[in-house]
Amino acid sequence: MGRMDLRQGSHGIGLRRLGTTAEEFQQDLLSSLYYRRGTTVESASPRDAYEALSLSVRDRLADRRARTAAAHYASNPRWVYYLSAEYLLGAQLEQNLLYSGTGELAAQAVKALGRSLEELEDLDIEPGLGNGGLGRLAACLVDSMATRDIPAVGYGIRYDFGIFRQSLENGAQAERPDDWAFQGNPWEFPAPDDRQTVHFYGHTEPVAGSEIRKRWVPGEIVLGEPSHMLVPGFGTETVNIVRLWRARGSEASFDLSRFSAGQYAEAVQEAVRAENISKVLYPDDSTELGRELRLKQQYFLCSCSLRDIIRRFRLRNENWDDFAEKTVIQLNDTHPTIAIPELMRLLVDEYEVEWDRAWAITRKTFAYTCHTLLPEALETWPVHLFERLLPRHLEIIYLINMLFLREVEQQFPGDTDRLRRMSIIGEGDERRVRMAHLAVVGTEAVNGVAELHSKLLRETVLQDFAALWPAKFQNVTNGVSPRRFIKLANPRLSDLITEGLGDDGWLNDLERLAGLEELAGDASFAERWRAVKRANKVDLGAGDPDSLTDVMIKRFHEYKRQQLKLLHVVTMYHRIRANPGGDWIPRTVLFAGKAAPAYHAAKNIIQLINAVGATIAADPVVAPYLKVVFAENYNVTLAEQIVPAADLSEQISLAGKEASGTGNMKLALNGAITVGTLDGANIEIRARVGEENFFLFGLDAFQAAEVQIAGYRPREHYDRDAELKAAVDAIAAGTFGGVGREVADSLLGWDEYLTLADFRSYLDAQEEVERAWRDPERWTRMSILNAAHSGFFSSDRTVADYAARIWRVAPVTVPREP
Ligand code: KOT
Repeated sequence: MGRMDLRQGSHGIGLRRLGTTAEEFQQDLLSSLYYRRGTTVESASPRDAYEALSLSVRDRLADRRARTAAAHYASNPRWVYYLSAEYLLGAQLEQNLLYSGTGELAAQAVKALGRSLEELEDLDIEPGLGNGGLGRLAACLVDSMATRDIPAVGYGIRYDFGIFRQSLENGAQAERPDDWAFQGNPWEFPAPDDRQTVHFYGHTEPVAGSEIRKRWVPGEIVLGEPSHMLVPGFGTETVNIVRLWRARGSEASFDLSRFSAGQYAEAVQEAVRAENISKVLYPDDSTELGRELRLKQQYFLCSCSLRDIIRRFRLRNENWDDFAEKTVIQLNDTHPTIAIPELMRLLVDEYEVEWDRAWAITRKTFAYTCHTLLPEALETWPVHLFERLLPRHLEIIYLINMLFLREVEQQFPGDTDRLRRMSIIGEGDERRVRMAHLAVVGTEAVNGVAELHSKLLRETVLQDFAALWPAKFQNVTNGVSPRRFIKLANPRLSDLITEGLGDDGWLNDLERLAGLEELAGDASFAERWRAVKRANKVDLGAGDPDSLTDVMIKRFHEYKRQQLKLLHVVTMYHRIRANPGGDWIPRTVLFAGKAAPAYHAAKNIIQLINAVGATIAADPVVAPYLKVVFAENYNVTLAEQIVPAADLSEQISLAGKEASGTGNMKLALNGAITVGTLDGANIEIRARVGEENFFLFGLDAFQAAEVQIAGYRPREHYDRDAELKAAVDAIAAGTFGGVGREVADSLLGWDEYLTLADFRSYLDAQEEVERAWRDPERWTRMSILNAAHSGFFSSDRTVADYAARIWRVAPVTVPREP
């Protein structure tokens, strides 16, 4: 495309170019304050200053956004559409300062307002529109897609309330709503013109002259109103967007006659019902709730997004046969899987495309990423619910299933057991739609998120599908954004790395960290590396900066085994008490993470951790050596503070349960050493950093499965191991508080996650940790080598893998300013 100046427009009306000097930035900031916030320097609140600054920074990305849109339009490329019910984007200001290269200018300009950048960054919003790993992965992937110049849009839901805010009340988790945009969100562009209409309930009617097509007469109509946030690439011109839908009642949902009759609540009840769809994020991670509102959310997201995708397609294309050429839709787990029958419905019923052709297009368009192996996290929906809420989709699913089972029957004649296992409809007490089956059947590619996970998917939960379509199954190992999780989170380490490597090219070519290997033996570099870690610990302020900072930060779930860490803490406590004069290594054990509000066992573990922590803090013999800290309200911002300060990274899930993990990657990249099982991406981390730089313990996935098949007998471990027995007994006796009994009962009873089976091996690994820690040169070398060999875990590499093997998309270069 030509070097058109978009500011010039076609009417010759020139837009003022944004300046590049501190004075010009200051002018822009003042004008944002004056004209957009409607206030003055004299009366501006800190909030006004924050908003004005954010708008000025945003303006500097708007240019790039306009050029990106023009370049994409001109090249009519193949697009990636990422559909995700969750995005954990993290705070925006610091990232956008970095990505727009305006950090320096902004710092000088805010001084003129009598403010500091840090103070304004503290006011920044964090849209907590996700639960954990899956939502943060979506954010890292959109970052890397922009960085790799891939034309992409992320679609999601603009929940009014994000993930709840956690606090501790007497050591127990308490939840408060997260009204994240209560004071506005300067990063968001509303786009009401692109609103969509979404239907629910009702019934279907035949269409004259067609066997297949149906007319859906809805019982409820809801509007989806989009807004978007900018997603700039790093070191490139591309600025993509994440488009988030918010539900609104239509005009007809306000009942004026009731209002006039004084029935105020009734007058708005329909609108309230509509708006509830995007009211709140479901706060559970890795379990399925099966509530009607959740399915409504899913369909709302898919219906709005697909119509938007089709609208965009039709701007430049006419022929449906080109749709799958120009479009790939990546499903972030099964939450958006209803998009598959929805595309079929749109093509067949609304655009009158013939079924077989529509099905060929649909199958070629979608790809599915699975993020779990936990059976309880595999979504299924009761058929009767579907029938009521989405009657037409159920008919389409039945038809898809019938044709699919016919395909299976041809491959495996007479194998009725196989048909039953593979059917999209599960027959049990209650017939249910199996969303993972629908996702596999309706897509071109299916991937797991780490090598082990993808292998277990092929060999266990999706075995029959892998036998039918072996080529469909792939692995794409997760990754994390090095900009957010090294550069922004750990500026000291970033500076040291840049100095060590000679330039900052590693920020979007992370394998270059390998160049640190030769510095690992350089005593002065190692000394500085240690000093960075120490300074980060001082900043965090969780405990003595010279103590071993041992961190376990992730959602609370029994499979992740925070309870195993707790048994270790209790054992250390017992050991120190038994031998107060021992040569103990001071440790700060830092936990952070949320438990689903309805997940009783996980909340008990949180409470017990705090009770143990309080006991230790009150014990003058133990307190000098051991401190337990629980950091409240774990979110992306808090992760950015904790990760740089970590010495030891706890990745201790039962092997075969954690699909990948991404915290493990963030911590290794920041020089924490992992103590972990052979689970998820731990295996790949260990393979890269070297087994001598990783503290391995525990059963592998195969052994764990064997134990489960043979019958796990926790009592055997308890009876055999005096220290384990002492720890469990102390917990059970209520030494640390009442919930101990329940936790101990679970450990000794029905614990699916084999905690006691891995206890001794875990303690042995912790002894190896302490041996290494006593030798600071050795520890620092291990730390540097962890960072040096974790370059693979950049989400830029993840995106390159998706682009090459699943999406088959090419980058589109956005021209620089003319
Ligand atoms: C939630 C509900 C249903 C199915 C899956 C989930 C899920 C999985 N939520 N978060 N995850 C995590 O996703 C991360 C990114 O792939 C993984 O690293 C992590 O192991 C998953 O637990």
